[in-house]
Amino acid sequence: MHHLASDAPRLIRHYIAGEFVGSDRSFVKTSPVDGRPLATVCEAGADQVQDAVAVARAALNGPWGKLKTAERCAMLHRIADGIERRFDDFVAAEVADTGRPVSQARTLDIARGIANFRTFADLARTAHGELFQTPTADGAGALNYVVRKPLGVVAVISPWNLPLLLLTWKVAPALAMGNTVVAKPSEETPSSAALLAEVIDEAGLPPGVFNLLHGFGPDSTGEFLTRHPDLAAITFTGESRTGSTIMKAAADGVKDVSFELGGKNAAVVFADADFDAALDGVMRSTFTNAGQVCLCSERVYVERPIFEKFVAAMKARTEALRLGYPDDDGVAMGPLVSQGHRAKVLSYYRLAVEEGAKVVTGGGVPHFGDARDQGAFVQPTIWTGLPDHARCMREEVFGPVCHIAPFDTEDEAIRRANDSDYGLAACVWTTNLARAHRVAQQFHTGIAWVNTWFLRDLRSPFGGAKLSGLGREGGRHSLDFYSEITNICIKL
Ligand code: NAD
Ligand code: 6OD
Repeated sequence: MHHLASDAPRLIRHYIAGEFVGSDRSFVKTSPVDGRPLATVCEAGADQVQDAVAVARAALNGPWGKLKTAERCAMLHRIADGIERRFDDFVAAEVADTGRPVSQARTLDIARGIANFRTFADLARTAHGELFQTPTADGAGALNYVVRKPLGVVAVISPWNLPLLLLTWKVAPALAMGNTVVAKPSEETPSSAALLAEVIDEAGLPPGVFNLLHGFGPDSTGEFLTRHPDLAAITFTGESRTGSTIMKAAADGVKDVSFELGGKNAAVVFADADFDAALDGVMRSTFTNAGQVCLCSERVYVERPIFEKFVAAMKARTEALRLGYPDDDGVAMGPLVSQGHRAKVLSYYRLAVEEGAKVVTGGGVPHFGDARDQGAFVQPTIWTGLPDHARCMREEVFGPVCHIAPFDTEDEAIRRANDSDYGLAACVWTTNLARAHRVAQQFHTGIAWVNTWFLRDLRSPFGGAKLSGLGREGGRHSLDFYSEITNICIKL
């Protein structure tokens, strides 16, 4: 028996003004592993969005607004301590909602939730401002320096693929800089966010500083929230199309926006690469989280002399990936997040064949002969033979799949890697140092990795070019986005 969450469906409520509250409307969240109901989730209507924004606004002028930065940051560390204390509950919540391997939830998702709070607490506490001595005609000079103030109420809208990681990546710096927050996690993954509200409650944040609303996007909680006139900023991670819709909603009030959007990322493997390291790296960058990471490599370009060997090795490694229950020994991949997302991924599996792909491995649905057949599993898949203009080469699939193509020259590899409407991340695998710099600097992406993938330093800028996003978060970029910067000029 695989028990990772209670068998009794729970009621997941909102957190508004320091209280857990329900709604008239609700929906059922089911398990992507076997389809069983997991929880009834309340759906916030326009009136509850109104309440949450109003209390968040009022909280700016309450005790929260009077705290010193160091006191706020101590509260953020208390939130991190709270997640650590309930680590296993968070792991169970994330695993139940997503079906991902327990090992991933432990080492990536929940560990990063803690790190996000600690990192931004420390960065905000130690942040220093700019100061310029400015010459003036009378010779006395002037002093320009910068102070940061909270923006106001920040709306945080997050996706389902790395639920706690991506929610806290925005909530932590927003709170660290003294804002108040109304957050809406994805309807697919309400559970870890609900636990976060409990932890924040226990950490003693004043009521109204952090508010959590559950619900859908269009014609529901997400849209009501992003259209609210009293927000100071909207920070969003999700699909590029949704980002565009939210940007239109934000335009009327000229709200600040920060967007982390989709990707169609390339990995370029040169013949001089450490073959085994590149193979390990591309396996990880293709199949981590069943390909449901915005940074995953869906387009792999391999230099021709090693192309056949690389494809054969990827095929063997992919066929050895163990699909299964989250707590199975050695499980490498769980299901996709939902039946709806599986239908989308499978539609690309069919389209690839229509577009002329050779299916090297996978391309369908695994058969288990047990309850998992009611889940949202798909086979990990490799394609070759698609032209660069194929839709499967240009649109984000967001599943466990990559296309592998040969290339002949460095210039060709760079050109084809950059031939995308997206520009989130790219990887280059090579042992030639000069080439590593040359290629990485020419990628039209917000992030370029050399001989690695998804290696993060939370102080470094993170975000995408082109359709992949707007702005950068991470380190001082987050501190800048989540604060109103005033320049003070003093004539001496
Ligand atoms: P999504 O855009 O469907 O939903 C994201 C969130 O937005 C959810 O909470 C959803 O309810 C809400 N939403 C949807 N429509 C809305 C609307 N009209 N108004 C307000 N809110 C709305 O994305 P998803 O399917 O949850 O996530 C997968 C996508 O996210 C992929 O495209 C992936 O590449 C992208 N992503 C990007 C990054 C990054 O850092 N660049 C990180 C993770 C995921
Ligand atoms: O590591 C991060 O900070 C981050 N924002 C990762 C995004 C992953 C996308 O799925």
